[in-house]
Amino acid sequence: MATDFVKVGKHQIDRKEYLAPGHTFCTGCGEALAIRLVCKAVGQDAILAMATGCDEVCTSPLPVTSWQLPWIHTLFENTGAEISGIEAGVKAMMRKGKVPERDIKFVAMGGDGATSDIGLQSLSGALERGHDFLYVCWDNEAYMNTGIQRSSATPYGASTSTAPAGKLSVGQTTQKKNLVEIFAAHGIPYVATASPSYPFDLMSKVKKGVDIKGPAYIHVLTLCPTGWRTVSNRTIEIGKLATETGIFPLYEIENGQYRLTVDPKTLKPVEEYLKAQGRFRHLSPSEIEKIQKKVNHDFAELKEKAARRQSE
Ligand SMILES: Cc1ncc(C[n+]2csc(CCOP(=O)(O)OP(=O)(O)O)c2C)c(N)n1
Ligand code: SF4
Repeated sequence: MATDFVKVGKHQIDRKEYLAPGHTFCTGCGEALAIRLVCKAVGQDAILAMATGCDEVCTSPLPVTSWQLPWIHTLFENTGAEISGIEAGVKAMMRKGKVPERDIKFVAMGGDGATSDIGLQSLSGALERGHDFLYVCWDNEAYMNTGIQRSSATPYGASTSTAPAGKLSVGQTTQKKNLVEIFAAHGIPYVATASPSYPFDLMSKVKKGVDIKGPAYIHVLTLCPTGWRTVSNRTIEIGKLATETGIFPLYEIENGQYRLTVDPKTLKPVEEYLKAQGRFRHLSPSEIEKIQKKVNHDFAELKEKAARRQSE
């Protein structure tokens, strides 16, 4: 068992690193930082299953690996099924005395393409069956690994290689799929959003997610300088702007109760966040206004849900 811990809130976080240096993520990649923090919070008694994507490709270029934890690469379509089988199998072996009883954390991970599109059905099934695992989605808002193609998590107005902005197009024309609400609707005990720009908030949520009995889902916004056309040394700052503008609020839903874990009293204008990114550079003032209105509406709705909790 690991012994070298640091206290984060009421949680003990491992000082050890489980993502070894030498991986091939781009400079300033938010996904790389998020993976590192998530693994520290999960700790060493864990088994990880990971879909294809930058997370997998950049950490396992054969014959080397950055993984210092038991890790398996799965297909997009079956990450939820695979972690279900691992959890059920390991627990059966413990029951039969084939392996010693211990508290192993089962964690599955994937990008937004892997989670909101290709692997949605197997993840939904695993959540519905009530397997005891944590799923973490790295949401960089496109299929980055294969060349910045739009996914159903790409936000309205973002320019991608398959939804490019131009004279006749605003870029992505659809609204971002709300995965947090979709998984909350499964009635699972814990759902949260997180961001590596708020590392202690992120690690506390991961700790909660793996400690809770039953399925948990954490949706992490991971800035991608390559696909978002941002300067690589502004990753943390732009990630913070996502929360400060209300575009990506940080909250958790524990047994159906909403709670904002970072509560900006007044929101910054969305323009501050959009203007920092090349993928939104083409947006006209009226398009920015449209996005502002939607953010105001969605944030007010979230505040209402959180207030309902306090008055109950
Ligand atoms: C079923 C299937 N479709 C497509 C691919 C090709 N592919 C490999 S990685 C990737 C992009 C993954 O995007 P995402 O899940 O958002 O993760 P990211 O790379 O952005 O972190 C795609 C489409 C594949 N491996 N399997
Ligand atoms: S393409 Fe984006 S998500 Fe992938 S490694 Fe580079 S910065 Fe990270």
